[in-house]
Amino acid sequence: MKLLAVFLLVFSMMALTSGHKRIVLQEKSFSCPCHWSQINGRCFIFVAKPMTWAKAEKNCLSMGANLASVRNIKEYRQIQGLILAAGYETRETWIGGSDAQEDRTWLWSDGSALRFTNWCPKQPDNLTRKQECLQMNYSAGKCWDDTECSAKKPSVCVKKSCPR
Ligand SMILES: *[C@@H]1O[C@H](CO)[C@@H](O)[C@H](O)[C@H]1NC(C)=O
Ligand SMILES: *[C@@H]1O[C@H](CO)[C@@H](O)[C@H](O)[C@H]1NC(C)=O
Ligand SMILES: [Ca+2]
Ligand SMILES: [Ca+2]
Repeated sequence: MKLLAVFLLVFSMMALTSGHKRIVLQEKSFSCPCHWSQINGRCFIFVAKPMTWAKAEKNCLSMGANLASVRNIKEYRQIQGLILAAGYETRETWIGGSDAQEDRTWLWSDGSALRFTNWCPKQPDNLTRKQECLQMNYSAGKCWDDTECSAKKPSVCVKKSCPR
């Protein structure tokens, strides 16, 4: 009986130790640079300085990143939360979508497929006949709109998190 108790104790300690190791490994396996926030395994940063869409993308590129792509509504809410945390007033902000390459074919600048969308009602509308870039947080719905790429707006960049 005593032996069994000792055995059980050792066994559960082993289980605890290996369980603990797994958790630590998971926590440590990916990381983002300072000032970048990890969301869903990728790193995001809000850039407050207003720039054209192309200048904003170039700025992201200079940090080894692209303008942000968005994979689902949960991720979109987290990206909005990121901006709120940065303490800025509600403003329209560039993310990485554009149909400049081919009309009505929306692409993310990071090369990922644009599957999830969150267009505002009646958008994209190409209103001024040259709306080819995607802004988030548009209108009361804080949804997506196509607008002129030459407009200057804050932006969100994304890059892969790196294994430590
Ligand atoms: C975007 O909208 C959300 C929700 O209202 C808000 O929390 C966030 O601060 C906004 N970000 C910008 C840049 O406007
Ligand atoms: C936007 O308007 C321009 C100018 O009329 C046109 O060439 C282009 O095809 C339109 N794009 C879309 C997506 O409708
Ligand atoms: Ca176009
Ligand atoms: Ca529009």
